[in-house]
Amino acid sequence: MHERGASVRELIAENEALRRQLNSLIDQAENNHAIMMRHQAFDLEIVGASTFQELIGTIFRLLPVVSDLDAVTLSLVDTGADIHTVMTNLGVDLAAFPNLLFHDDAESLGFDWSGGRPPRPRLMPFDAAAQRHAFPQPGTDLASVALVPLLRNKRLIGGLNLGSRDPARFTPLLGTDFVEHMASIIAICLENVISNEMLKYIGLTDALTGVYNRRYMDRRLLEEIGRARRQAYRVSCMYIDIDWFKQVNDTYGHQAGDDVLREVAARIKAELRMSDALGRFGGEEFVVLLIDADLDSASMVAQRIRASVADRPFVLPDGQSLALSVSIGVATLDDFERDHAIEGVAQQLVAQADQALYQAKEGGRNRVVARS
Ligand code: GH3
Ligand code: MG
Ligand code: MG
Repeated sequence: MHERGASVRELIAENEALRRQLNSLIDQAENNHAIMMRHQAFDLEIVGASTFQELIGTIFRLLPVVSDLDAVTLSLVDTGADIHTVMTNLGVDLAAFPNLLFHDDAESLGFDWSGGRPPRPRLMPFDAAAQRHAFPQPGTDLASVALVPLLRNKRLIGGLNLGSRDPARFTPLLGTDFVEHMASIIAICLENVISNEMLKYIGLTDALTGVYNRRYMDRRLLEEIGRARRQAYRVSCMYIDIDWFKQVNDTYGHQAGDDVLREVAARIKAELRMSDALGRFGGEEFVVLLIDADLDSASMVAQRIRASVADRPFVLPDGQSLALSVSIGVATLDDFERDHAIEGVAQQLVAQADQALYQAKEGGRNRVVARS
């Protein structure tokens, strides 16, 4: 009798212990499920990002929350600064992403390629000096980090750097499946948006000078005229042509001619506002669209451009220097053209600037003519 009572108590105790174990497993499973759902939502969010800015913004906004991290930075391998240049030219405000780090070469990310195998994630204690490339301004007291390679087709395109104040969060003995999965999705998304933005950029710009191409300017002109009508401000147009440019090619060679074209584009751009648009219309001709500028202020800008070309000689890579000038025609959109179709108005605006340019050439070159 006594013995039976003891074994019943044992059974009850065992039962309670099992119950506690089960509850804790259920809690853990629910917790894991919640984490997985958060990460799935994160994956969906970044896969849906259609621009570089949107993707980077989403990663920095969501990843620290979703993965409970105290620091997240992203290193990009950007040889020759192509990505940096294109994003800047497309209007991405890179200063808004201090945790986006550009590296000129893949080596400076510090991954181990020994045996020719793609590198693995490195989970380890935080070391401010050794990990400066990944956390230039740690800010918080990090204790452990994961430096995860971003790979596409066995090529290192960057690194995802995760930091935690918890020293046990990332240790060399932990499994890396999870961070590798996250890095592979981020790598695909990054490669995808970067190549899309590059294609967009190539389609909009002139390969020689980096300013907009004609196709872009034609489209922009329609947009700006439409907006100027709605918001009642002036749009002016400049047609710029280099004087005696054929002689530059004939005397110094076509390569020197190309260098001069690039320098002229840079000097024009330096005189413009961010809201203005500069395009190469082919050959040695440039068109500028000035937003919210009447004929007088557009003419003043044109005079500045003319002077910036004529006042300083152009120095060729071999040290020779040459004097150059441009002629500029300026025209402004008139109020009374409101009733006409935008396409016709746009064509007319450029044609008027072109006619003014012709007069500037006739008048002796190195001058500005404004058509009112
Ligand atoms: P004007 O003062 O009347 O404008 O004289 P110009 O010699 O500048 O005029 P023209 O239009 O006759 O010559 C333009 C030259 O620009 C002809 C061509 O050799 C040159 N050119 C056009 N595209 C390029 C280019 O991409 N690179 C170089 N190097 N030259 C170009
Ligand atoms: Mg010409
Ligand atoms: Mg010319």
